[in-house]
Amino acid sequence: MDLKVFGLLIALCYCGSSLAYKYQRDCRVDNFRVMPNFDKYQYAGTWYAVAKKDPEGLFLIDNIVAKFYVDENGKMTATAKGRVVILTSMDMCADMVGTFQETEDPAKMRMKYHGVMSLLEKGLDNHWVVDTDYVNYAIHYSCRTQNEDGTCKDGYSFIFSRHLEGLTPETQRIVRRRQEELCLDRQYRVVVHDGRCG
Ligand code: DAO
Repeated sequence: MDLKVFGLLIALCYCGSSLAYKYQRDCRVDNFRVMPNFDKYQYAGTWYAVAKKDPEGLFLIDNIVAKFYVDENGKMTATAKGRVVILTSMDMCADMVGTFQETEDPAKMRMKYHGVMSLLEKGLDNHWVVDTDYVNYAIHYSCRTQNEDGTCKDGYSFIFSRHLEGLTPETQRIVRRRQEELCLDRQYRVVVHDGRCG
């Protein structure tokens, strides 16, 4: 067979299988796979948000740094900093605090959060760890409300890196694949770190 025809066939097969994947994937929140055997002790420490899919009524804008702690009783808590705009035009750095409730799946936690200042957001969200290698990247996911068919209506997701410089090309490939599985491909924006909340 002519080499060019062979190349074309390979390309067509590749496009066909990736399109099939796209249209067959399951976007129901309850069917998303999360990190198997999630280990909160390894997850603890500092994570820099390098990308974010915003929820309706965006809150944390950029310079987002989250620190997770596990105390001697195994209870996980977190603090997070990030730039926010409140009262339509007040630009400030928010200090947030979160406490976590465990569920039967260790990777699917419930996070109760509030701001150190009372006019900051407060709430109770899912905090799912979809994937992590603990030392480079973590993919967080939270769906706040679902559509009738079980897909997510309003949610947010952080891509965390252990390093302020961001992710390596290899981890970026893993993350892109997982973003597709969450049906959130091309919905993330880069989270800038310019030292404003340092
Ligand atoms: O930024 O738009 C948004 C929604 C995020 C709200 C949650 C912030 C609370 C963070 C505290 C715990 C650290 C992950």
